Amino acid sequence: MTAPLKILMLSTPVGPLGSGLGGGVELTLRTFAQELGRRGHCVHCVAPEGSMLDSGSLVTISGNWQTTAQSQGRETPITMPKDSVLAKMWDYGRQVQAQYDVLVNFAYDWLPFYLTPFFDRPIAHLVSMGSLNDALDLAVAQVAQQYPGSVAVYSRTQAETFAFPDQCTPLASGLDLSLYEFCAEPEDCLGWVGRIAPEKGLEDAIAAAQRTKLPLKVWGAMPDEDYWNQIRQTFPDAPVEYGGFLSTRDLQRGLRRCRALIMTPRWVEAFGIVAIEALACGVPVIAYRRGGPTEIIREGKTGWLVEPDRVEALVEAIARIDQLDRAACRAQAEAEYSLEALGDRVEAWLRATINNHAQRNEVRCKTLPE
Ligand code: HBI
Repeated sequence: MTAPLKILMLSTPVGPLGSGLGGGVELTLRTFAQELGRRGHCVHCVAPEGSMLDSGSLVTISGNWQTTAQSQGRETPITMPKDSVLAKMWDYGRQVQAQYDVLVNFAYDWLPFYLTPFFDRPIAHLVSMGSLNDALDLAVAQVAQQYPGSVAVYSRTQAETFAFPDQCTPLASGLDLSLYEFCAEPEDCLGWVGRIAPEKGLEDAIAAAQRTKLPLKVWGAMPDEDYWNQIRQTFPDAPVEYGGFLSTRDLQRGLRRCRALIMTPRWVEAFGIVAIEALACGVPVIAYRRGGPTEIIREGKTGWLVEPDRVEALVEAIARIDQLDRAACRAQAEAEYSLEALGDRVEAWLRATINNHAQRNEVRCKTLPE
Protein backbone atom coordinates (compact mmCIF):
# COMPACT_ATOMS: atom_id res chain seq x y z
CA MET A 1 0.00 0.00 0.00
CA THR A 2 2.14 2.91 -1.21
CA ALA A 3 -0.80 5.12 -2.25
CA PRO A 4 -0.55 8.66 -0.81
CA LEU A 5 -2.29 9.01 2.54
CA LYS A 6 -4.96 11.53 3.48
CA ILE A 7 -3.90 12.73 6.93
CA LEU A 8 -5.68 14.98 9.45
CA MET A 9 -3.39 16.39 12.18
CA LEU A 10 -5.04 17.69 15.37
CA SER A 11 -2.75 20.08 17.22
CA THR A 12 -2.03 20.75 20.90
CA PRO A 13 -4.85 22.71 22.63
CA VAL A 14 -2.60 24.83 24.90
CA GLY A 15 -2.24 27.71 22.46
CA PRO A 16 -2.19 28.65 18.79
CA LEU A 17 0.23 26.87 16.47
CA GLY A 18 3.13 29.32 15.97
CA SER A 19 2.80 31.00 19.38
CA GLY A 20 5.50 28.85 21.02
CA LEU A 21 3.09 28.01 23.87
CA GLY A 22 2.93 24.45 22.54
CA GLY A 23 6.70 24.15 22.87
CA GLY A 24 8.54 21.53 20.83
CA VAL A 25 5.38 19.76 19.73
CA GLU A 26 4.51 22.77 17.51
CA LEU A 27 7.78 22.32 15.62
CA THR A 28 7.13 18.57 15.45
CA LEU A 29 3.70 19.07 13.86
CA ARG A 30 5.06 21.57 11.33
CA THR A 31 7.98 19.29 10.46
CA PHE A 32 5.71 16.25 10.02
CA ALA A 33 3.29 18.24 7.83
CA GLN A 34 6.13 19.60 5.69
CA GLU A 35 7.87 16.25 5.16
CA LEU A 36 4.69 14.21 4.60
CA GLY A 37 3.48 16.85 2.13
CA ARG A 38 6.82 16.73 0.31
CA ARG A 39 6.38 12.94 0.00
CA GLY A 40 3.06 13.48 -1.77
CA HIS A 41 0.63 12.84 1.12
CA CYS A 42 -2.37 15.12 1.62
CA VAL A 43 -2.02 16.79 5.04
CA HIS A 44 -4.72 18.90 6.71
CA CYS A 45 -4.46 20.37 10.20
CA VAL A 46 -6.89 21.46 12.93
CA ALA A 47 -5.64 23.91 15.57
CA PRO A 48 -6.85 26.66 17.96
CA GLU A 49 -7.80 30.00 16.40
CA GLY A 50 -4.83 32.29 15.82
CA SER A 51 -2.74 29.35 14.57
CA MET A 52 -0.43 29.66 11.56
CA LEU A 53 0.91 26.84 9.37
CA ASP A 54 3.00 27.23 6.23
CA SER A 55 2.50 23.76 4.74
CA GLY A 56 -0.79 21.84 4.49
CA SER A 57 -4.25 23.31 4.88
CA LEU A 58 -5.35 24.62 8.28
CA VAL A 59 -8.76 24.74 9.96
CA THR A 60 -8.80 26.89 13.14
CA ILE A 61 -11.28 26.41 15.97
CA SER A 62 -12.30 28.92 18.65
CA GLY A 63 -12.58 28.03 22.33
CA ASN A 64 -10.78 27.95 25.66
CA TRP A 65 -7.33 26.40 25.85
CA GLN A 66 -6.53 23.36 27.95
CA THR A 67 -4.55 23.87 31.19
CA THR A 68 -0.95 22.78 30.62
CA ALA A 69 -0.39 19.21 31.81
CA GLN A 70 3.00 19.98 33.39
CA SER A 71 1.33 22.48 35.75
CA GLN A 72 -0.78 19.68 37.25
CA GLY A 73 0.01 16.78 39.59
CA ARG A 74 -0.22 13.02 39.25
CA GLU A 75 -3.58 12.89 41.05
CA THR A 76 -5.09 15.96 39.38
CA PRO A 77 -8.50 15.00 37.94
CA ILE A 78 -9.10 15.49 34.21
CA THR A 79 -10.66 18.91 33.64
CA MET A 80 -12.39 20.39 30.61
CA PRO A 81 -12.99 24.16 30.46
CA LYS A 82 -16.30 25.48 29.18
CA ASP A 83 -16.29 26.00 25.39
CA SER A 84 -13.23 23.71 25.23
CA VAL A 85 -11.19 24.12 22.06
CA LEU A 86 -9.94 20.53 22.52
CA ALA A 87 -13.50 19.14 22.56
CA LYS A 88 -14.46 21.23 19.53
CA MET A 89 -11.34 20.21 17.56
CA TRP A 90 -12.17 16.55 18.14
CA ASP A 91 -15.84 17.03 17.30
CA TYR A 92 -14.67 18.51 14.01
CA GLY A 93 -12.38 15.47 13.56
CA ARG A 94 -15.35 13.16 14.19
CA GLN A 95 -17.42 14.95 11.55
CA VAL A 96 -14.77 14.81 8.78
CA GLN A 97 -12.97 11.54 9.67
CA ALA A 98 -14.39 9.65 6.64
CA GLN A 99 -12.30 11.89 4.33
CA TYR A 100 -9.01 10.67 5.89
CA ASP A 101 -6.98 7.48 6.12
CA VAL A 102 -5.60 8.42 9.51
CA LEU A 103 -5.98 11.13 12.17
CA VAL A 104 -2.84 12.21 14.10
CA ASN A 105 -3.22 13.47 17.67
CA PHE A 106 -0.60 15.91 19.03
CA ALA A 107 -2.47 16.74 22.27
CA TYR A 108 -1.06 15.51 25.55
CA ASP A 109 -4.61 15.27 26.92
CA TRP A 110 -7.07 12.64 28.09
CA LEU A 111 -9.90 13.35 25.59
CA PRO A 112 -8.34 12.17 22.28
CA PHE A 113 -7.19 8.91 23.88
CA TYR A 114 -10.60 8.31 25.47
CA LEU A 115 -12.36 9.04 22.14
CA THR A 116 -10.17 6.68 20.06
CA PRO A 117 -12.51 3.61 20.20
CA PHE A 118 -15.47 5.86 19.31
CA PHE A 119 -13.91 6.79 15.95
CA ASP A 120 -14.20 4.67 12.79
CA ARG A 121 -10.90 5.90 11.39
CA PRO A 122 -7.47 4.98 12.87
CA ILE A 123 -5.89 7.56 15.19
CA ALA A 124 -2.10 7.79 15.61
CA HIS A 125 -1.03 9.51 18.85
CA LEU A 126 2.23 11.37 19.36
CA VAL A 127 2.85 11.46 23.13
CA SER A 128 5.02 14.55 23.54
CA MET A 129 6.05 14.36 27.23
CA GLY A 130 6.94 11.76 29.85
CA SER A 131 4.39 10.45 32.34
CA LEU A 132 2.80 13.28 34.36
CA ASN A 133 -0.71 12.26 35.41
CA ASP A 134 -2.31 8.96 36.49
CA ALA A 135 -5.67 9.43 34.73
CA LEU A 136 -3.96 10.34 31.44
CA ASP A 137 -1.50 7.44 31.79
CA LEU A 138 -4.43 4.99 32.02
CA ALA A 139 -6.08 6.42 28.90
CA VAL A 140 -2.81 6.18 26.95
CA ALA A 141 -2.16 2.64 28.24
CA GLN A 142 -5.57 1.49 26.99
CA VAL A 143 -4.95 2.87 23.50
CA ALA A 144 -1.41 1.43 23.39
CA GLN A 145 -2.83 -1.96 24.33
CA GLN A 146 -5.95 -1.95 22.11
CA TYR A 147 -4.35 -0.26 19.08
CA PRO A 148 -0.82 -1.69 18.74
CA GLY A 149 1.71 0.59 17.05
CA SER A 150 -0.50 3.68 17.27
CA VAL A 151 1.25 5.36 20.24
CA ALA A 152 4.52 7.10 19.33
CA VAL A 153 7.00 8.92 21.56
CA TYR A 154 10.18 10.88 20.93
CA SER A 155 12.65 8.84 22.97
CA ARG A 156 13.10 5.55 24.81
CA THR A 157 13.84 7.30 28.13
CA GLN A 158 10.54 9.13 27.75
CA ALA A 159 8.72 5.83 27.02
CA GLU A 160 10.28 4.29 30.12
CA THR A 161 8.45 6.80 32.34
CA PHE A 162 5.24 4.94 31.37
CA ALA A 163 4.20 1.40 32.35
CA PHE A 164 4.16 0.27 28.71
CA PRO A 165 7.50 1.36 27.13
CA ASP A 166 7.70 -1.51 24.66
CA GLN A 167 4.27 -0.57 23.23
CA CYS A 168 5.56 2.88 22.27
CA THR A 169 7.17 3.65 18.90
CA PRO A 170 10.20 5.99 19.38
CA LEU A 171 10.35 8.45 16.46
CA ALA A 172 13.16 10.69 17.78
CA SER A 173 12.68 13.85 15.74
CA GLY A 174 14.16 15.68 12.77
CA LEU A 175 14.61 19.07 11.16
CA ASP A 176 14.70 20.76 7.79
CA LEU A 177 18.50 21.07 8.00
CA SER A 178 18.53 23.54 5.11
CA LEU A 179 17.13 26.11 7.59
CA TYR A 180 20.21 25.77 9.84
CA GLU A 181 23.57 27.21 8.79
CA PHE A 182 26.80 25.71 10.12
CA CYS A 183 29.06 28.11 12.05
CA ALA A 184 32.72 27.13 12.61
CA GLU A 185 33.84 30.27 14.51
CA PRO A 186 31.50 31.05 17.44
CA GLU A 187 31.42 34.15 19.65
CA ASP A 188 32.47 33.81 23.28
CA CYS A 189 28.94 33.17 24.58
CA LEU A 190 26.59 30.35 25.58
CA GLY A 191 22.99 29.69 24.45
CA TRP A 192 19.81 28.49 26.15
CA VAL A 193 16.61 27.77 24.20
CA GLY A 194 13.17 26.69 25.44
CA ARG A 195 9.89 27.70 27.00
CA ILE A 196 10.91 29.86 29.97
CA ALA A 197 9.15 27.71 32.60
CA PRO A 198 10.17 26.01 35.87
CA GLU A 199 10.50 22.53 34.37
CA LYS A 200 13.27 23.83 32.08
CA GLY A 201 15.59 24.89 34.92
CA LEU A 202 16.85 28.14 33.32
CA GLU A 203 18.12 29.38 36.72
CA ASP A 204 20.92 26.79 36.68
CA ALA A 205 22.16 27.95 33.27
CA ILE A 206 22.15 31.55 34.52
CA ALA A 207 24.04 30.51 37.66
CA ALA A 208 26.65 28.81 35.44
CA ALA A 209 26.93 31.95 33.28
CA GLN A 210 27.53 34.00 36.42
CA ARG A 211 30.26 31.56 37.57
CA THR A 212 32.01 31.37 34.18
CA LYS A 213 31.41 35.05 33.27
CA LEU A 214 30.37 33.76 29.83
CA PRO A 215 27.39 35.74 28.46
CA LEU A 216 24.25 33.56 28.19
CA LYS A 217 21.80 34.27 25.35
CA VAL A 218 18.26 33.07 26.12
CA TRP A 219 15.58 32.46 23.46
CA GLY A 220 12.05 31.08 23.89
CA ALA A 221 8.42 31.85 24.68
CA MET A 222 7.85 33.46 28.08
CA PRO A 223 4.42 32.20 29.31
CA ASP A 224 5.19 33.31 32.87
CA GLU A 225 6.99 36.66 33.34
CA ASP A 226 6.98 36.29 37.13
CA TYR A 227 9.25 33.28 36.82
CA TRP A 228 11.67 35.28 34.60
CA ASN A 229 11.63 38.30 36.95
CA GLN A 230 12.23 36.03 39.93
CA ILE A 231 15.32 34.54 38.25
CA ARG A 232 16.67 37.98 37.30
CA GLN A 233 16.30 39.11 40.92
CA THR A 234 18.14 36.00 42.13
CA PHE A 235 21.06 36.61 39.75
CA PRO A 236 21.10 40.44 39.29
CA ASP A 237 24.61 40.64 37.83
CA ALA A 238 24.65 37.47 35.70
CA PRO A 239 25.57 38.21 32.05
CA VAL A 240 22.17 37.25 30.54
CA GLU A 241 20.41 38.59 27.44
CA TYR A 242 16.83 37.62 26.49
CA GLY A 243 16.44 37.37 22.70
CA GLY A 244 12.67 36.68 22.64
CA PHE A 245 10.77 33.88 20.90
CA LEU A 246 12.10 33.84 17.33
CA SER A 247 11.28 32.11 14.07
CA THR A 248 13.56 29.19 13.24
CA ARG A 249 15.42 31.33 10.70
CA ASP A 250 16.19 34.07 13.24
CA LEU A 251 16.80 31.69 16.16
CA GLN A 252 19.51 29.74 14.31
CA ARG A 253 21.16 33.01 13.28
CA GLY A 254 21.87 33.66 16.97
CA LEU A 255 22.20 30.08 18.21
CA ARG A 256 24.88 29.10 15.69
CA ARG A 257 27.22 31.79 17.06
CA CYS A 258 27.22 30.21 20.55
CA ARG A 259 30.11 28.09 21.80
CA ALA A 260 27.63 25.63 23.30
CA LEU A 261 23.92 25.16 24.08
CA ILE A 262 23.17 24.59 27.77
CA MET A 263 20.19 22.30 28.59
CA THR A 264 19.00 22.18 32.21
CA PRO A 265 15.77 20.13 32.23
CA ARG A 266 14.23 19.57 35.68
CA TRP A 267 12.03 16.84 34.24
CA VAL A 268 12.48 13.91 31.84
CA GLU A 269 12.79 16.03 28.67
CA ALA A 270 10.92 13.87 26.16
CA PHE A 271 13.37 14.68 23.39
CA GLY A 272 14.89 18.17 23.46
CA ILE A 273 14.45 19.34 19.87
CA VAL A 274 16.60 22.38 20.68
CA ALA A 275 19.54 19.95 21.05
CA ILE A 276 19.34 18.86 17.41
CA GLU A 277 18.76 22.48 16.31
CA ALA A 278 22.08 23.30 17.98
CA LEU A 279 23.86 20.29 16.43
CA ALA A 280 22.52 21.34 13.01
CA CYS A 281 24.38 24.67 13.46
CA GLY A 282 27.57 22.93 14.65
CA VAL A 283 26.90 23.95 18.27
CA PRO A 284 27.77 21.28 20.86
CA VAL A 285 25.35 20.59 23.71
CA ILE A 286 26.00 20.49 27.47
CA ALA A 287 22.98 18.89 29.17
CA TYR A 288 21.84 17.35 32.43
CA ARG A 289 21.94 13.55 32.10
CA ARG A 290 18.13 13.31 31.99
CA GLY A 291 15.65 12.31 29.27
CA GLY A 292 15.96 12.74 25.51
CA PRO A 293 19.31 14.58 25.39
CA THR A 294 21.00 11.44 26.83
CA GLU A 295 20.06 9.64 23.57
CA ILE A 296 21.15 12.53 21.34
CA ILE A 297 24.53 13.68 22.70
CA ARG A 298 27.67 11.71 21.73
CA GLU A 299 29.77 12.43 24.85
CA GLY A 300 33.17 13.99 24.18
CA LYS A 301 32.30 14.56 20.52
CA THR A 302 29.03 16.50 20.17
CA GLY A 303 28.49 17.36 23.79
CA TRP A 304 28.79 16.61 27.49
CA LEU A 305 26.19 15.00 29.80
CA VAL A 306 26.51 16.12 33.41
CA GLU A 307 25.00 15.16 36.76
CA PRO A 308 21.52 16.69 36.93
CA ASP A 309 20.78 19.80 39.03
CA ARG A 310 24.47 20.47 39.80
CA VAL A 311 25.62 23.90 38.57
CA GLU A 312 29.22 22.91 39.41
CA ALA A 313 28.97 20.07 36.89
CA LEU A 314 27.80 22.52 34.21
CA VAL A 315 30.75 24.82 35.01
CA GLU A 316 33.23 21.94 34.69
CA ALA A 317 31.76 20.91 31.33
CA ILE A 318 31.82 24.49 30.05
CA ALA A 319 35.57 24.50 30.72
CA ARG A 320 35.88 21.52 28.34
CA ILE A 321 33.86 22.88 25.39
CA ASP A 322 36.97 23.13 23.20
CA GLN A 323 37.42 19.34 23.30
CA LEU A 324 34.16 19.06 21.31
CA ASP A 325 33.97 18.99 17.51
CA ARG A 326 31.61 21.44 15.76
CA ALA A 327 31.85 19.64 12.41
CA ALA A 328 30.91 16.35 14.12
CA CYS A 329 27.80 18.10 15.52
CA ARG A 330 26.55 19.03 12.03
CA ALA A 331 27.48 15.57 10.71
CA GLN A 332 25.42 13.86 13.43
CA ALA A 333 22.40 16.04 12.63
CA GLU A 334 22.67 15.09 8.94
CA ALA A 335 23.07 11.37 9.66
CA GLU A 336 20.29 10.97 12.24
CA TYR A 337 17.96 13.96 12.25
CA SER A 338 17.36 14.89 8.62
CA LEU A 339 13.80 15.20 7.34
CA GLU A 340 14.31 12.11 5.21
CA ALA A 341 15.35 9.94 8.17
CA LEU A 342 12.43 11.27 10.25
CA GLY A 343 9.98 10.98 7.35
CA ASP A 344 10.72 7.26 6.99
CA ARG A 345 10.05 6.70 10.70
CA VAL A 346 6.80 8.74 10.63
CA GLU A 347 5.48 7.03 7.50
CA ALA A 348 6.18 3.58 8.99
CA TRP A 349 4.33 4.60 12.19
CA LEU A 350 1.24 5.84 10.30
CA ARG A 351 1.09 2.80 8.05
CA ALA A 352 1.44 0.44 11.04
CA THR A 353 -1.39 2.32 12.79
CA ILE A 354 -3.63 1.99 9.70
CA ASN A 355 -2.79 -1.66 9.01
CA ASN A 356 -3.21 -2.79 12.63
CA HIS A 357 -6.51 -0.90 12.85
CA ALA A 358 -7.79 -2.66 9.69
CA GLN A 359 -6.73 -6.10 10.98
CA ARG A 360 -8.37 -5.39 14.32
CA ASN A 361 -11.64 -4.54 12.57
CA GLU A 362 -11.43 -7.68 10.42
CA VAL A 363 -10.96 -9.82 13.54
CA ARG A 364 -13.87 -8.06 15.22
CA CYS A 365 -16.13 -8.57 12.19
CA LYS A 366 -15.24 -12.28 12.01
CA THR A 367 -15.99 -12.78 15.69
CA LEU A 368 -19.31 -10.87 15.57
CA PRO A 369 -22.33 -13.22 15.90
CA GLU A 370 -23.97 -14.07 12.53
N1 HBI B 1 -0.49 20.39 28.18
N2 HBI B 1 -2.73 19.84 28.51
C1 HBI B 1 -1.65 19.90 27.70
N3 HBI B 1 -1.76 19.50 26.42
C2 HBI B 1 -0.70 19.53 25.56
O1 HBI B 1 -0.83 19.15 24.39
C3 HBI B 1 0.54 20.05 26.04
C4 HBI B 1 0.60 20.47 27.37
N4 HBI B 1 1.74 20.97 27.86
C5 HBI B 1 2.96 21.12 27.06
C6 HBI B 1 2.80 20.66 25.68
N5 HBI B 1 1.64 20.13 25.23
C7 HBI B 1 3.97 20.80 24.76
O2 HBI B 1 4.59 22.04 25.01
C8 HBI B 1 4.99 19.71 25.03
O3 HBI B 1 4.37 18.53 24.79
C9 HBI B 1 6.17 19.87 24.14
